[in-house]
Amino acid sequence: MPDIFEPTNIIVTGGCGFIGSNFVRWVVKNHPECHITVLDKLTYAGNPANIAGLPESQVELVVGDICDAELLDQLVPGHDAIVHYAAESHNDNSIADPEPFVQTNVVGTYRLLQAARKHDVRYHHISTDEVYGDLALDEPRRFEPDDPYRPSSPYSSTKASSDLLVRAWERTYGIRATISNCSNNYGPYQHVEKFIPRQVTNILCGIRPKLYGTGENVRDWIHTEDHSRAVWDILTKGKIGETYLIGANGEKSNIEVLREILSLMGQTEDAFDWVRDRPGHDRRYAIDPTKLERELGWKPVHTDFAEGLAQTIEWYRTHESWWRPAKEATERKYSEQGQ
Ligand code: NAD
Ligand code: TDX
Repeated sequence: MPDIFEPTNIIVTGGCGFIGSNFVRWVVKNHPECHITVLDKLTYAGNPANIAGLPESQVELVVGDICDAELLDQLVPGHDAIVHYAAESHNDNSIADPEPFVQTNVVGTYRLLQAARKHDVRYHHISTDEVYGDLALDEPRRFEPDDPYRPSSPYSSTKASSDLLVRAWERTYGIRATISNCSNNYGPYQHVEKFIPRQVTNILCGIRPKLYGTGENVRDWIHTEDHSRAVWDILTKGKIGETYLIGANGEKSNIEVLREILSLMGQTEDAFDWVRDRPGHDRRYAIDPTKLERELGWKPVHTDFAEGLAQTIEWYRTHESWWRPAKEATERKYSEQGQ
């Protein structure tokens, strides 16, 4: 078994976003001994409400940009780890305007790596399965950690670039870094621009759901809580310099997911619109999580997708004041793109 690292004071970048805030709440619940400094720029995707109500003695929010080297120089000393979630995360936005993706995902990661190096702190890098490109729908293979990088979109190419920076900083400068590449997350607090929240809130607003292209594209779904536990396992027990893939054997086509949403929300199975496809749309993602399971003993808990989806729908039904402010502008943007 690898040595156990026991963090007591970590920085979580992007802790006001979807997955980062779920991780913060997971750590508060499961590791009360660990203090968390959330560093978040509060872009359109960051919402302080996502971490509101957590004990002030354990969670502190610092509003700032990961590209700000001076701020990092002040903030990082005294912490024992950086868990880096902050990113521009939406593929469709990256196609419309790649600039902030290059800034935050590439330059921001570079600045954090330099800070981790200068102040000698443990660094964990959150990334995506999209760095590996896509698979054919009928290919028996799934992504494995040593697969070549073949990103397709401006978003995934900036994530791939950031992963490569981490690998180089670990090898050349000896920083204590690990990387995880996870599949598509679902659960509470996900922005209404993303597939599942968009369709659920469309139905709640009386708007027809929108399906891109043929609807055959496959995504490998994982509940965000299973992702959080995997990240903690890698941070505390992972081997320095290693890449771990996180996935929960959750492959489903988009049309299957949409039909499950329609059925759970009492709609007929054809109550949606086909819309313009995403340019360069990746066909299929699929993760082989064997390394994480074998080496660190992680296993997903949320294995019943229909149940997790029903809980997520219920969360959006009961949290309208959380998603309503972003809904109109998001739909306006999609409608201008023909989506
Ligand atoms: P999100 O868009 O919901 O949240 C991103 C957060 O980062 C926001 O709080 C935003 O304010 C913050 N941020 C953006 N730019 C910043 C900057 N320059 N400085 C400081 N903070 C900044 O994203 P998410 O879906 O929660 O994704 C989080 C991470 O997980 C990303 O690195 C993403 O690539 C990765 N990931 C996401 C998924 C998924 O399904 N959503 C899957 C695998 C990996
Ligand atoms: O309205 C829609 N209709 C539709 O058919 C939207 C918003 C999406 N889609 C399709 C496109 C994708 O095939 O649904 C699938 C999922 O789309 P997104 O939610 O945009 O996710 P994806 O592009 O797969 O990327 C997500 O998973 C990997 C996250 O946004 C990334 O941050 C993560 O790296």
